[in-house]
Amino acid sequence: MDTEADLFYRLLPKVELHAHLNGSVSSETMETLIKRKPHLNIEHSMTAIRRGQRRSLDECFQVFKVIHQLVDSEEDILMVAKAVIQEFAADGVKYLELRSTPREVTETGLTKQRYIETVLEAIRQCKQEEVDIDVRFIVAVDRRHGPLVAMETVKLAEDFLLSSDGVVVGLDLSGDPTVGHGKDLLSALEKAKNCGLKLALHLSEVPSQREESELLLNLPPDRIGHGTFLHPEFGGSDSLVDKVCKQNIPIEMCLTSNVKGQTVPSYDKHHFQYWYKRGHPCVLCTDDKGVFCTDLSQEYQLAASTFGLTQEAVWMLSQQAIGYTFAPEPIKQRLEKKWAELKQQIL
Ligand code: 6MZ
Repeated sequence: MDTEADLFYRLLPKVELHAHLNGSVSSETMETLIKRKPHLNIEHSMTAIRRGQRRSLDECFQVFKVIHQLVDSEEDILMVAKAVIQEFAADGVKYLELRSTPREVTETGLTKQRYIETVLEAIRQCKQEEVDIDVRFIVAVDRRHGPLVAMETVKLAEDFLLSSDGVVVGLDLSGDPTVGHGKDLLSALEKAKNCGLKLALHLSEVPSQREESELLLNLPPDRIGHGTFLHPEFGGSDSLVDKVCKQNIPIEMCLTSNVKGQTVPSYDKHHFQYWYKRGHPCVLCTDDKGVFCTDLSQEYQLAASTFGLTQEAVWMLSQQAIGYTFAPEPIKQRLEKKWAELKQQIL
């Protein structure tokens, strides 16, 4: 049973801004997918990193390859996206920006266009079923696929920005950070920015990305994913920190993901501490709640217990995240109102 403290984090209204769709698939949904495709011989242990386990970042990216084999048709995507949205809602997330890399799969007839349309259909169905959560979509570029695919993806995202009634809000840059260089993707990212897509870029997730981060921060991005190695104590530089601070770019922080993926040695060494102490905009996120076996309530609770945050400070952290969303102003105001109402009941 939940303790009183657990309950506070569950009831706390939350904003999730960094969640990769296929990394967010729960073990229950994974069970269904594995049963649907017995010929693949995939076991549960290949799709999730359990409590106390660690993997190298490289091994994490192998996990995504396995999940992609299991999620390869419109039917799969619809099921997975609906389940992920419902799970976030059940965890007290009131606003979610889901991100995913559109894929094409010849065998199942899946196209990138249909991939995005199917995620949008899942969002529409959840809304129709009155799931208590506002969901937006960020189209992801996998850096592994190079500049041509990146440009194609930006064009697709641009079309949806115009036609999705405000559901598609931005572009993400993600994928294995040890592959490729951001300079090759710069023109695609500039194009995205110029057409009005907000940019949420993974930056300095590994130490070797210093030069790339210098370059990408000139765009500038609207939000930073991870930013683990931006600051000098972690092998970054004062110049990187200056750029992030001067432009006041919010950083999406994913504690469990970074600890389990071993880019951060332990929770108490997480860079959240560095930025939070400076009063810099930080937002706690899950990254891949399925793969890393976590949820957003747990991430808030871990941050609070590790860094000694009061419930009032935790509340502020979740409320300030509203300001870092890519939602239009009226939606932000609606969320602020919801937080104010719930504060009376919860805090
Ligand atoms: C970088 C990550 C990631 O797009 O198929 N992804 N990229 N760093 C991370 N830290 C652990 N976690 C997930 O979701 C899976 C994809 O999201 C990106 C990778 O490109 C991965 O293949 P989608 O829904």
